[in-house]
Amino acid sequence: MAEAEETIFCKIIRREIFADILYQDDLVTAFRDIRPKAPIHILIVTNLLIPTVNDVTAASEAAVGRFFTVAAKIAKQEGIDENGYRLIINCNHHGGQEVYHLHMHLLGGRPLGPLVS
Ligand code: DGP
Repeated sequence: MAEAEETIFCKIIRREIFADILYQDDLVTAFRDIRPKAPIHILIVTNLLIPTVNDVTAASEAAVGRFFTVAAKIAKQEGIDENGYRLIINCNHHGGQEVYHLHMHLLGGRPLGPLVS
């Protein structure tokens, strides 16, 4: 993987710019999305800059696995675990990826309907 370009999420992780951070550990950081698409919309991002799912390797499996334990923990905290929620990872242009820093969307707080219309 070529040297990846610094992203806005790198600055959030280092707390150089503000975000409503809900959780941070050695592998991932979770914060509220600035343009929420649902009453609860949280991003869980890898602390190390991995641009897309295409760049995931065995070395990043721990961080990617952590996405799910943190999603479940936050869903419970936010009170949406029982009704349910949606987890999305966008990859590249056709996937609708805007920020090239691996992240998972956690969306909930209302019925989300079918994934693709
Ligand atoms: P994606 O399309 O999967 O790359 O989603 C990127 C998301 O990141 C999008 O829902 C908006 C969010 N976002 C972009 N810039 C910022 C920011 O500066 N702060 C926060 N909290 N969210 C951001």
